[in-house]
Amino acid sequence: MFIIGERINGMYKDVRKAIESKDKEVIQNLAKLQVEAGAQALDVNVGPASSQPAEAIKWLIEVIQEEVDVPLALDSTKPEVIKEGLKLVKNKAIINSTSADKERLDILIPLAKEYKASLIALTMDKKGIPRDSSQRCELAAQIVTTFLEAGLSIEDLYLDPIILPVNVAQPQAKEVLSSLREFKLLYSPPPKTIIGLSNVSQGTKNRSLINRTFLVMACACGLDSAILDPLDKELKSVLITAELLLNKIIYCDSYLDACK
Ligand code: THG
Repeated sequence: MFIIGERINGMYKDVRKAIESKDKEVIQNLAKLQVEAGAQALDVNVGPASSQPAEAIKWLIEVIQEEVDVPLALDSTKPEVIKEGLKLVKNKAIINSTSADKERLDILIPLAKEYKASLIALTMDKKGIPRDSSQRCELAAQIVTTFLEAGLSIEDLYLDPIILPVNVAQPQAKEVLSSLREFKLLYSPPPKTIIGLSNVSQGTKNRSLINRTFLVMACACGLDSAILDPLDKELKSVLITAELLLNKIIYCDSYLDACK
């Protein structure tokens, strides 16, 4: 599982405050802790409240790169914010994200190409997020075709079926699991899949329990990558155990220690 740490996101109060007051220690500490906890990349999102998102993402990228040396996923709905960020990223970048809309693909695919970045594509369009897996697959097929026609490699594409909070969109979790299986059939070699795990539990009690249960189910459906909180210890041990049972890591009695 390719783990992308979710914590540097202005949705979190501590991060929002740190961005406002330019407190780089808070950000650098979160970067370091997540990488130590197994994050192989970090999501960087200034949050919906930021008044100057391009300035904010540039500051975040600079302070994160002073502290850790991992790929960064630039998480913004605004292509101009992603573009400003891409100019500063030292390692391979991940663009998070595009939708299936042609006008967004027409901007973000060339950006991925120019900066040799990977691209996360959400299977949604102007009409919103589809209700079932077959409509998600239709959008996924359009995305895969456009991406490959631009001369990019399938290895650089992550398809995201978009998981919604279970308390408001309960039937969607099952559709997302089907999508994860079905996306794999769209091309050979199969496209990679990703989810933003914590969405599933937003606004619920027992957040960690819902997150880790859904993560195991998604793993069994072949999930390749997740944006998640690597500082959640129970989530981490459940993930490692799921990977063990799926024969992705070798068993030993102390496998949890061995995986640390
Ligand atoms: N797909 C892709 N990218 C994504 C998402 C996705 N990026 C953002 C998001 N979804 C994944 N990251 C988060 C980060 C935080 C939370 C949920 C998803 C979250 N935050 C607390 C909340 O809102 O309740 C913050 C509360 C606090 O301040 O402590 O839940 O799906 N490609």
